[in-house]
Amino acid sequence: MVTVFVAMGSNLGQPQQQLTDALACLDGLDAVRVLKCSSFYRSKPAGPQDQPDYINAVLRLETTLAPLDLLDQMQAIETRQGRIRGGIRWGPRTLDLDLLLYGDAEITNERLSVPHPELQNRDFVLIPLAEIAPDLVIPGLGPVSVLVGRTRPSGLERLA
Ligand code: A4P
Ligand code: MG
Repeated sequence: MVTVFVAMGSNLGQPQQQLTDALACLDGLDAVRVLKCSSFYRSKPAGPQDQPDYINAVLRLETTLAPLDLLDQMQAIETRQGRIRGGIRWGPRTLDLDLLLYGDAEITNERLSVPHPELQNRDFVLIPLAEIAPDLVIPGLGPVSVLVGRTRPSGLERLA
């Protein structure tokens, strides 16, 4: 079993429901168990500004799937939830599932970069991550608490 962190984001088609459905789909996989979900957060879009605000959250899960097999499952869930690929970079989407961390692995290949390369730049990832794993140390980057202290706040709002 490997401990994995996955970021969820949505800004189209009832975003909160998208995240709730994605959590259930991941937890429904035989080789995956969701252990924790952060609060949901409303965030301003990173990238093009002419799109709706996002809802973001982070999951902690454990899995026996290899990284690329987990990515396949995540992309299948995105597709099932109406994700259309190939639009503008960082454009609006019904569901985005990003593999943030896979144990303490550092992975670079044509399909996967882990830790996720934007992780340290995004308060909508770091703050929910620190919420569910305050003592986490990120391979190559250091303690999540230190990274949170360095992020520029972008109007992130924790939902009740
Ligand atoms: N890929 C490589 N590494 C990973 C990884 N660690 N996790 C590859 C997931 N995928 C990874 O992703 C493109 C390719 O990245 C995949 O085929 C996979 O092999 P994609 O999901 O098809 O496209 P994308 O998500 O548009 O691209 P990208 O560059 O990954 O965008 P991000 O980083 O996911 O950003 N603003 C707010 N407030 N909240 C958000 O959640 N999200 C984005 C998308 C932009 N702005 C946002 C948010
Ligand atoms: Mg993505």
